[in-house]
Amino acid sequence: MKIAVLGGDGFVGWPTALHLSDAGHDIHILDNLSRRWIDTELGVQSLTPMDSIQERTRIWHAETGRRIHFHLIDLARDYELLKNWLAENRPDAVIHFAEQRAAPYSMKSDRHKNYTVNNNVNATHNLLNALVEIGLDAHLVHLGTMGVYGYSTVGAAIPEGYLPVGIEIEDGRTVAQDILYPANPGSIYHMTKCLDQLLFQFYARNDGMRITDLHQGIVWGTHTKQTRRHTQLINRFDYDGDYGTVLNRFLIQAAIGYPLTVHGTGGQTRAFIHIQDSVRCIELALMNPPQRGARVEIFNQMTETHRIRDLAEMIAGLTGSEIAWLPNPRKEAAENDLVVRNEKFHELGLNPTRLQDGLLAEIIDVGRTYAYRVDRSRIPAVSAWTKGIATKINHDPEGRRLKSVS
Ligand code: USQ
Repeated sequence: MKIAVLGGDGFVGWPTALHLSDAGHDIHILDNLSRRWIDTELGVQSLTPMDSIQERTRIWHAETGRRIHFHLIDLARDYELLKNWLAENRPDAVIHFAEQRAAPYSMKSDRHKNYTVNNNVNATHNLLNALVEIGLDAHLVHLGTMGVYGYSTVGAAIPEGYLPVGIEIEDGRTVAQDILYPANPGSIYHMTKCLDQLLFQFYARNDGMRITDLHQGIVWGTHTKQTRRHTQLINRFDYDGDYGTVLNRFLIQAAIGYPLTVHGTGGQTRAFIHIQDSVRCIELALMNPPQRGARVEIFNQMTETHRIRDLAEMIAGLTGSEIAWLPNPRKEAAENDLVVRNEKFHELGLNPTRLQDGLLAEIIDVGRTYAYRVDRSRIPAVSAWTKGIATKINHDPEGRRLKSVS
């Protein structure tokens, strides 16, 4: 298949491009390199030394004889360029990762909120609009988030996208209907993914587009089979307070002797998936497109759930690290349960990578190898959800006062 990977220079995009190239597909990365610009803006860099996208693709070709093509295109701003590229190249499938993906970055300031909304919503809409305009029936696979469902404890499992409801009508009968699970975003970033969902519903119904939306949990890990092939194929790894995600952050903190930064009581339960499973799920979704005219296909792309303080305690147990119970900069439930349906990927053959000592130790090793690249001052999460004040949790689960670390 000819596949366009939009945002193929990013944390999940790059290993996906390699995985699909390895599987024999013709891969074209479209990217505006915004993630690299944001590193410059924030004054941080990937823990792992990352080459330019051109150099990465050159090494891939030297290693495998396979070409990955790169095109510098900004989906959100260069509509005509995007449309012309799609019209000329007519890919069989398009994978859309090209969005600003960090919740804390999206909450930094009014400017960052505007940037995230303008970038993400325009990118998605420009893509849908262009595909319809040029009459291209490509399967669109979008990387969404588990965060569209929100994290309040409901007491029932979260279905894969659609909730069956019964609507009582006037004559007393009940009409059954599947509705999108009520959106409950916890950040501006997550809100843009909820807006994406509505765009997909419209374009699938109005234009018969074939769309798959992947509601992904928090990705952990860094290497995949293909990124391991050469040091210059290495994936990016974020550890800073804006882009670093919780489990990868804890592992790096453990590697460099920094107290594990638990927000609040750590009672937040979240869904997780290893990067190797993430690329495999994307491949499975690609191979199983919905029919033209069918509703948007939605998968919950996660393999297990964990409570943040359990993860911290597990890593502290493995490494002897200290845990710092910090005031939570986010506005989120201090404690929540989370049960998620994810049978669809299992039925398609996913064999999940579980959180296990071996893989955790591998990431700690990556942290130790590149510890010299860590700027400790960039570890604290400083983007606050409410102006000025963090949520008022000031004690750990045992009642000890919270502290700050530096
Ligand atoms: N947290 C800590 N300590 C830290 C960092 C985070 O306790 O040092 C807590 C947060 O307060 C939150 C939880 O860990 O309760 C998860 O935070 P996160 O930064 O790992 O994940 P999140 O902001 O939700 O976003 C990440 C990705 C995003 C993806 C999402 C999937 O950046 O692109 O969509 O995970 S999900 O969380 O399932 O919505």
